[in-house]
Amino acid sequence: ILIENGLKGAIQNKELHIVYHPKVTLQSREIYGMEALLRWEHPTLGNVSPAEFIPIAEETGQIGVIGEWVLRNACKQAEIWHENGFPPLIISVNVSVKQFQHGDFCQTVKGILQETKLNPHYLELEITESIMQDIGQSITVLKKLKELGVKTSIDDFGTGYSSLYMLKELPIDTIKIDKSFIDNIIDKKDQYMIKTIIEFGMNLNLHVVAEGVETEEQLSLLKEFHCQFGQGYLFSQPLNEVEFENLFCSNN
Ligand code: G
Ligand code: G
Ligand code: NA
Ligand code: MN
Repeated sequence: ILIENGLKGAIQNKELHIVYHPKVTLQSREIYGMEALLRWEHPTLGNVSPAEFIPIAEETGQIGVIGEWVLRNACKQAEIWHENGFPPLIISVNVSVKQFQHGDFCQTVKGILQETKLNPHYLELEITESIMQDIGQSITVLKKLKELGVKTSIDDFGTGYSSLYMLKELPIDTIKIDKSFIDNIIDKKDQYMIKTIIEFGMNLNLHVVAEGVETEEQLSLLKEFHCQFGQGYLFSQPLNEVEFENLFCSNN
């Protein structure tokens, strides 16, 4: 209840902000994009994790307004970076399944792209495997997003509802191997999973991103498995706008 009531004023009271988590090519550690991550600083509750408040926002229906806020502000910031002469980095925005399944979703995305003037090719939407529960409708939405020129990615891949079979039917661009596999990469079974996902992704012409890369050892195994892209604390923590600019300029 506290969170539900708190969320009502969160946008107006400017309690929400976005941090940006870099994504890199594993070979050269060059930054090619970043994931927008929502942060909520409540005056009395302090920092509330999206892992906590997003599920509540989904239940109460507040996710529509919050999701739109994140998308608009992430696209705005990406366009500012483009206008300031940064190379075309891909901005990824998390989309909850409730948001994705809402009938207006594609229209909303289209409207925000027009409003912010961001080239659709520089936007990627990260959705989880739970969209597979309604695979028919999801394919329709993914196709519409593709027509808009927006990229899509399956987040936390390997932990959820989907099978490799369903994956082959989806018009997506990227899969993100869930952090739990990278955490356990020393384990042979996890290695087989990771290698299988990478090979499957490559054969389907998908980009494969490893998330939660924290150690040089994990990085070196992922390179050995021919994984191309990664994200994790080894490369950077999530950063605010200024920190991101500084890192990008010293890095690339
Ligand atoms: O960044 P952090 O580890 O606190 O994120 C926790 C969870 O919240 C992750 O699953 C992440 O995908 C999700 N999350 C972060 N920002 C957003 C957002 O803007 N929208 C949605 N739907 N989920 C988000
Ligand atoms: O569900 P999703 O993949 O969107 O969750 C992203 C969350 O995972 C973010 O909160 C991000 O900060 C976190 N994350 C990303 N990379 C790492 C990492 O290397 N280590 C840890 N502990 N968390 C990570
Ligand atoms: Na994500
Ligand atoms: Mn993930």
